[in-house]
Amino acid sequence: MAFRENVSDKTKSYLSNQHSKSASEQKIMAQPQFQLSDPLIIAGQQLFEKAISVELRLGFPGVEIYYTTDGSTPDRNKERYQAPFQIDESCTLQAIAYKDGWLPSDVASRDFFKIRQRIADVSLETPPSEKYPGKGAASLIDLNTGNLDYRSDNWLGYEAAHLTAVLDLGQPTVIEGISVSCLRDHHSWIFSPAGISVAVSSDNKNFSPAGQQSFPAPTLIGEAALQFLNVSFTPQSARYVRVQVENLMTLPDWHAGAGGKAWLFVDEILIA
Ligand SMILES: [Ca+2]
Repeated sequence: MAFRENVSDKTKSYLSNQHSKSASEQKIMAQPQFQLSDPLIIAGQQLFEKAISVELRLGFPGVEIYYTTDGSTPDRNKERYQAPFQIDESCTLQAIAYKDGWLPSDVASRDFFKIRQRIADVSLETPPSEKYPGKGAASLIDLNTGNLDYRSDNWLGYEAAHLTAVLDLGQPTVIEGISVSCLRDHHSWIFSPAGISVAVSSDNKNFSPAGQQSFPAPTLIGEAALQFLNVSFTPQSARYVRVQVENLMTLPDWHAGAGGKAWLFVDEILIA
């Protein structure tokens, strides 16, 4: 489908503007414009170790796609897409499609992360719900991320329980933070973590606190979203990293299921 099934807000605005024009102007401009759909950003993984190939696509003749990777908004003055290309640093890729006689697409956007430190092993101190076990503890370090469908087997789901995992870096390594990739889907009772705490150890027995970050509880229902939440701390050497991702535990007062058990969904933990 090369155009939106529903007339977009931009098109509605364009059409409504026609009413204020003179009859002669309307003859010239009466042909309505439709908006191109967003270009597809196709890549094997969102997380990568060295580099990743990315393809941009919109199956519609005569479409031109422009993109940026520096955070700026793409337009016709930016890089024009010609063929699949490599990304070798963390970035936000943004792309927009143009075609004469059509309204440009909205900007499609996707984050890519270059992994600085591969995690050798992981164990869970708290098991996930039997309903949403993912592919076990290894799901947290396999560089595969889930999508907005919480039923996909990339997600580990915890019902009114915290996630506690111990990462093994394989050897003493200087680290200065972690990121946790999680899902927010309030309609499905899935909430962002209330907080994340990190402790480090050289022997997997004696852990000392490294960092903690709290996140304010939402006061309004939010759109479903994929989130990377960061905890930074003073650079320090560690081989083992214990990460506790704290569940909100109870659905807030404004939620349709107020007082019920909140869910926490996590698909990856990264070392910064
Ligand atoms: Ca994963």
